[in-house]
Parts: sequence; structure tokens; C-alpha cells
Amino acid sequence: MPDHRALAQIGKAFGKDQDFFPVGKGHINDTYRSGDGLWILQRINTNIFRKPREVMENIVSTQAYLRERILREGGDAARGAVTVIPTVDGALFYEDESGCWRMYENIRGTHSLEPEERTLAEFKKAGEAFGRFQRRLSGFHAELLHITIPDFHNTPARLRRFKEVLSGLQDKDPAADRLRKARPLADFILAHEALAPVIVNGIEDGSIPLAVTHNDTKINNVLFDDISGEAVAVVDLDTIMPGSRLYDFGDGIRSGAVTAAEDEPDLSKVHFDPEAYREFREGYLSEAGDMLTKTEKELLLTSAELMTYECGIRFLTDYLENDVYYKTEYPEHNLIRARNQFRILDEMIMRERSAGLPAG
Ligand code: GN1
Ligand code: MG
Repeated sequence: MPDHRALAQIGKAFGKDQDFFPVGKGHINDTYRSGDGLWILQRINTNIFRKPREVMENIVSTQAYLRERILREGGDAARGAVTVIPTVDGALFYEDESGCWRMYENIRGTHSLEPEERTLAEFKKAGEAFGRFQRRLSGFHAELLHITIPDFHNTPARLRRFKEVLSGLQDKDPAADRLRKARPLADFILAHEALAPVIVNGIEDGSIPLAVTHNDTKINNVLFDDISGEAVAVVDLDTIMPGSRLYDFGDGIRSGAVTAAEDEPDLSKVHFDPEAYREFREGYLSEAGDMLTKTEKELLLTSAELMTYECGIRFLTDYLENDVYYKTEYPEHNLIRARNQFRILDEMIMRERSAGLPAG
């Protein structure tokens, strides 16, 4: 991690003479805020985002479009869209031996919320915010975007990769500790394979359209106004790509319609929260409902199951690969994250079977 002098140096590349301090809880990038609170400096994880220029171009083009739309609706574009600060040389990011850096204007007077601390009313607003984001970007041609991470939400591809890693480890070291610990979850994954192709099949047969999607709609990616409590902006825009709107709905439920943190070690605290599901769904549909096809509407709950399934697969794959993708703080971190996802999925499926939730 660069020391504070190195960070200040990087800030100067963007014309800002400031100290920078770590903020945020992302699993991928490193985020800092300037001492005066005006700027966000972020190191892009180039192991994951291999083409940072394309990531930045997707952000700049969609945010410019969004800004226009917000202005047309009479809204506050400076707070509703993310503003990229170029380097003093006019580039969208800055590169040195410590990595690849970008700067944003901080949207002041806002805060984010973790799933275990949001209220139902706030979660409904998050649903509205993601629905509004999709609605405002619905006129943007998705095919103009770069595919910055191919097959990001291609669940069958994620499942195939998991199986390869699993069988590779079985062949190489059948007694491996991580393999033994992952076994019950691996069995759960294999028992639910039928879920994997639901959305990609719909995209293939045309019943699910491609649209501009955020693809990482965690509740903590919504900024809420400190005073009014309204959802003002959707941030963390690296994964904006063509995708299914259901990815965003499903991932919002996966990450936020739950009773505990993603990495809560006490499994007895980890539950799916059906009331939160209903609230988020209502908020989301109030903004995006008119754009959805019949198939999309029918698959809302299924998409939440699918995104939970996929996220669990990704965590467990990373556990078996010795934590090469997500940041971890202790050896079992990814295992616990995966276990929690499958607990939540199990409860979602039970709810669906007992017909306790509106599916669409
Ligand atoms: C990563 O960094 P963060 O927390 O915003 C990941 C998401 C996962 C999420 C799980 C680019 O997002 O896909 O759903 O962790 N982002 C990437 O917490 O892989
Ligand atoms: Mg993210």
C-alpha cells in the first residue's frame, strides 16, 4: 500500500495538493478521500480490470448521458452522476509503478449503508435508485460499451470454471484442507445446477433484452443524502456493461435483503429477509417496471436466487484457488462468504416453494 507521501504525489498528478486517507469496503479496488473531503482517489485493480482505459471510457460516456437525463428531469446532475477528474495532462487515469489511479469528485453530504444497518425504507430507496439508473440509461446503446470483464454474470461459465478448479484440486491433492472444508458447499452447488442457465437462456432466445446495467448493485453502492435521507447517486461504476436488468435487481436483493454482513461468521444470524425483498422490489419496479418484459417480470425472484448462487460460486472458487481474486482478511474469509450466500439461497428457495413471495 502506498504511504501517504506517495498518495499525495499521485494526487498532484490530478492537480490536487492534498493528503489522502483510506475509505470504503470494496473487495477489489483501494479507495482514498482527500483531507478536504472534495476528491476520491482510487487505485484500479488491474489484475481484474485489465483494460482500465475501457473501464474509464464506459464510466465517462454513461455518466455524461446520465447527467443530460438528470438535467432534463430537472434534477441535480452534479450529485446524481459521477464526475471523473482527468490528470493534469488530460488523461482519464494516471499510471506509475504503484498502479493505475483515477480521481472522482466526491459527492459531498452523502453516506453509504451496509446491508445490516439499512432500514426497510432505505432499502426501498436503493431499489428505486437502481431502477432509476437503468431507466435513465435505457436510451443509451448498450452495444457502444466495452465488455470490460467478459462473461461477468455468465453463471454457466462461472459454474464451469468452479468445476474445473474443483476437479483440478481433487486430482492434484484430494486430501487438501480447503477441499475438505469446501465439500458440503460444493455439493450444494452441484445440486442446484439447474438454476445456472436461466438468464443466459432468456438472453439467447430474446425474451430477456440486453441493456446498460451496473452489474454490482450492492446496497453500499448507493449514496444517500445525509440530511434528506434520499438516494442521490449510484456509484462503483467499473462493471457498467451490456447485461440483463435482472442482474441488477437480483444482486440488489442478494446483497441487501439479508439480515447480516456478507462475511458474518455466526451463521445463525444470516437470513434472507422477505420483507426487504418486497420493499426493494416495489422501489425498483416503480422506476423500471414499465421497461421490463413479461419474462423479466416473472424472473425477479429467480434472478435474486441466481445472483446469490453465482456469488457463492465465485467466493468458493476463490477459496479453492487460495484467494487470488477477492481481498481477504483471514484464511477462511471466502469460505464464510460462500457459506452465507448458500444459506441465503436456501432460504429464498424455501420461501418460493411455500409461495410466500411474489415471484414477479
Ligand atoms: C466485488 O468490490 P465490490 O465489493 O464492490 C465484486 C462483485 C461481487 C462483490 C461481492 C468487479 O464488488 O461482483 O458481487 O465483490 N466486483 C467485481 O461482495 O468482481
Ligand atoms: Mg464494486
